[in-house]
Amino acid sequence: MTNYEIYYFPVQGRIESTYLLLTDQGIPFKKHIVTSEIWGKGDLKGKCAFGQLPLLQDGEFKLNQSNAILRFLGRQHGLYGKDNKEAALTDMVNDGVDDCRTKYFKFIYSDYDIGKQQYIKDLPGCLSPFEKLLQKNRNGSSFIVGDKISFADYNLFQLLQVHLVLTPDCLKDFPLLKAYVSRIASRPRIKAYLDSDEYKSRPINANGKQ
Ligand code: GTB
Repeated sequence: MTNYEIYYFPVQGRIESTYLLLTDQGIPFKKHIVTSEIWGKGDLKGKCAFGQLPLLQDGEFKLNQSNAILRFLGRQHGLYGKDNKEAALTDMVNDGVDDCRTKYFKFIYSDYDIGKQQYIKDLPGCLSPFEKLLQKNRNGSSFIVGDKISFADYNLFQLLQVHLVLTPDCLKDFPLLKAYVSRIASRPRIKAYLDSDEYKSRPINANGKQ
């Protein structure tokens, strides 16, 4: 029996992939929305291993770092490949997603006004490895690794979603990724979540840029 509680700011930021995983898997969790006023008091910051959110709690167990949270949930709930090789490939994909996400955050928080054209120009270079990986795995008809959804799928899907908001035709040259996004978005619990006001009303990023 799990008793997950998640603390994060009122944005998608670094937590949305975890919300998607838990929602799609039907795993209950409690969301604690941390406003800047609450965060500013410092108590919660002091309880976080690196002074940052997200924080996942399960009873006495506390875990920070968004990717450690995804991997933990992957291990706990059978979302980490069928064997050690698939687990390693799942890690590889997730690290690739994180590299793109780091570039995305740098762009959103530091370069948005001066660097949008260049960022969009460079984006295919970020996305094409995922198209190739999909192609290699069952000709793109399945998940990013193996034949079962993994934590890396939720992270990749969310990365693609935010880029589709930034530049809606970003997948025009990536037919497998386009079909993959549609498949994941049409999973019943994900579809209901993406249609919800709760999801739609929460900004992607803290500075309002998207
Ligand atoms: N490597 C870590 C991870 O992946 O979990 C990085 C975590 C991180 O950068 N956390 C940021 C944070 O806690 C939030 S994500 N910042 C507060 C601090 O350092 O004191 C970006 C972010 C910033 C601010 C808001 N906000 O004000 O609503 C939301 C999201």
